[in-house]
Amino acid sequence: MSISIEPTLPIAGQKPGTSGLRKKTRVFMKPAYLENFVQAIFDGIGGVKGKTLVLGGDGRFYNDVAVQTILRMAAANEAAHIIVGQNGLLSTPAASHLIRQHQTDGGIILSASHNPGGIEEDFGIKFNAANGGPAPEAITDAIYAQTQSISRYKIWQGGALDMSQIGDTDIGDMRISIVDPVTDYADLMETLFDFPAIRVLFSEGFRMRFDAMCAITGPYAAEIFENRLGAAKGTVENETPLPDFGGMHPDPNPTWAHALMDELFLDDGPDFGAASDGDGDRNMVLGHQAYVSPSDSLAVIAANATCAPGYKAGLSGVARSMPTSAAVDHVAQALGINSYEVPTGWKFFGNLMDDNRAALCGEESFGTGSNHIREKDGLWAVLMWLNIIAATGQSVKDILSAHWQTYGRNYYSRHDYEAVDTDAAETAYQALRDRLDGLAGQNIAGLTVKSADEFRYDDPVDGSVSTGQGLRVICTNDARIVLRMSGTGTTGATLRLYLEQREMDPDKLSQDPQIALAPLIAAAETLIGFHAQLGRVKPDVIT
Ligand code: VG1
Ligand code: CO
Repeated sequence: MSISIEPTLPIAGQKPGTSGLRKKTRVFMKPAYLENFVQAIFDGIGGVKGKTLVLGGDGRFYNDVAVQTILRMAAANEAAHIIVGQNGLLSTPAASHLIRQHQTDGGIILSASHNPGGIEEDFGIKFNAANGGPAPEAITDAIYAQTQSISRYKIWQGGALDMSQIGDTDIGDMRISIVDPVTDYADLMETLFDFPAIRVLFSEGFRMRFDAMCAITGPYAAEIFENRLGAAKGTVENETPLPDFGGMHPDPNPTWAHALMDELFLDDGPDFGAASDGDGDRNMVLGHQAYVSPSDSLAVIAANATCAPGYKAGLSGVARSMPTSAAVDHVAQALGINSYEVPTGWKFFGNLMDDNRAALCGEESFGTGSNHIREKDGLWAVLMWLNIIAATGQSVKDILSAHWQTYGRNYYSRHDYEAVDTDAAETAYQALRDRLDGLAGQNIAGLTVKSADEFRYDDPVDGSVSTGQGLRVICTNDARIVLRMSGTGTTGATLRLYLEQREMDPDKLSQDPQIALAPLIAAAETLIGFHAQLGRVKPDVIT
C-alpha cells in the first residue's frame, strides 16, 4: 500500500465545542480541513497504531466522503481495525454501544447533531473515548493543541472503498469490518425494556407516531417499533435518512417538530408521539394533547424506571446538567439517592456513570440516557416511556399530572436567541457576569435575588475542574434564571436563557409555562436586556 505524508499548516478555529467540532459543511470541505482535524485526533490520543476504533455518522452531506478519508488516514496511521456502520452510517447511541460492545479504543462520530445538514448547512466530527462517551475536556484540549502545531498528515493513497457490503475487507494491514448499524443496538434495547408488554399495548390499538425527521433514527425506529414491537406500519414517518434531512431542521422540539405537535393535539390524534434529532441522541416525548418537557421527562423516568426490566434493581443515582430543572432532584430525594449537577454537555456524565454514581442522566435540551451506553439516547427514552405507559396503564397526560401532584411542578422554559452578533452577545453576557457579585438581596422587577454566581464544576471522580459554565441568578421564591452561550452553533452567537419556577400549590399545576414564568421572563429582560440592549423582540426558539 502507498502511504503519503502530506505537509500541512495549522488551521485556526479547530477548537471542539460542547460536542465536537462543528462548522459549516463548506468549511469542512476546504483543503486539509478534515484531514488536519483527524490527524490531530489521532496524535492527540497518542496515535492509533495497533488500535481499534468505531466509525460512523448520521448520513448528512459529506458523511460519505469523510468516512473514506478517515479510513484511509487510519490505515496510514497504522490502526489495526475499524468497525464502521454500513454505508458509513451509525446513530450516536449505536456508535457508543459498538465501542463498548467491542471494547475498542474509542470511535469517531460524524455529525452536527441537531444542526441542519447539507452543503450550505453544518457538518461535525467528534471523538469518543473507550468508555463510549464523548471525550472529556483533557482529551479535547490535547486534540485542539495538536491542531495548532500540526505540520503533516498521513493518508493512504488508493481508490474508493465500497461501504455498502456487510463484512470484512483489508487495506494494507488494517481490517475494516462493515456492520449492520441497527441490529446490535436494537438487541441491546430488548435487554432493557419489557418488549412483550409493549407489544401487548400496540396489539390493543395503542397509536403512536414517531417523526424521524429524515435523519438517522428512521431505520432504527422502523426496526424497533414496527418490526419488533408490532406498531402499525407507517408509525414511523420521515423514515429515510437524507443528506439534507429533507430540508428540515432535525431538532426534536415544539418549534422544529411542529407537524408532530399539531398531530398530537388533534382531537383524534395518536396516544403517543416522539421525535429524534439528526444523530439520534435527542428525544421529544408527547402524549395525546400533552407535551413532556425534557426536565419533567427525566424526573418521571427517575420515578418510574423500575418498571423496566433493565432497571428493576433501582438507580444508583441520577445526574442532570446545571440548566436542567431540579424536578429530578426531588425524585432523587424521595428515593434516597444522590442527584449530581454537571455542566452542559454529555461528556460530563461519563465519569459519574463509570464510577456507578449515576445510572440515569439528562439535559433540558431533549437529552436523556442511562448507563447502558455513554451518550444520551433518543430511542431509549421513547422506549422507557412506552414501558412506563405499558406498566402503569396510564396516559402520558395522567402520568404527568400524577407526578406533579406527588412532587410539585418545576415550571420550566428555555428561550434561545440565535445568530446574535458575537460582540453584542459577549458584551451582554459579560455585563451580567460583572454584576453577579452584587446581586444578592437586590429586587429585580419584583423578584428578590437570593444568590448569583458563575457555575463551575469540580468532578467528584477525577478532581478535574471546569470553570465558566453559565451564569445563575437564584431568587428567594424557588425561582431561577440561567444564562449560557451555546457551544454548538455555527453562526454568530446563540444566547440561551433558562427559566425555572417551582410550584407546590396543587391547584396551580396546570398553567401554561410561559404564563407561570412571566415574572421571571420580565426579570431576565431587566437583567440582560434582550430587547433593550440586543434589539430582539422575541426569542427565536422557545422550548
Ligand atoms: C447543546 C445543548 C446541550 C447538548 C449539546 C449537544 O449545547 O444545550 O445540552 O449537550 O447541544 O447536543 P449548547 O452548547 O449549544 O447549548 V447534540 O444532540 O447537538 O450532540
Ligand atoms: Co444529537
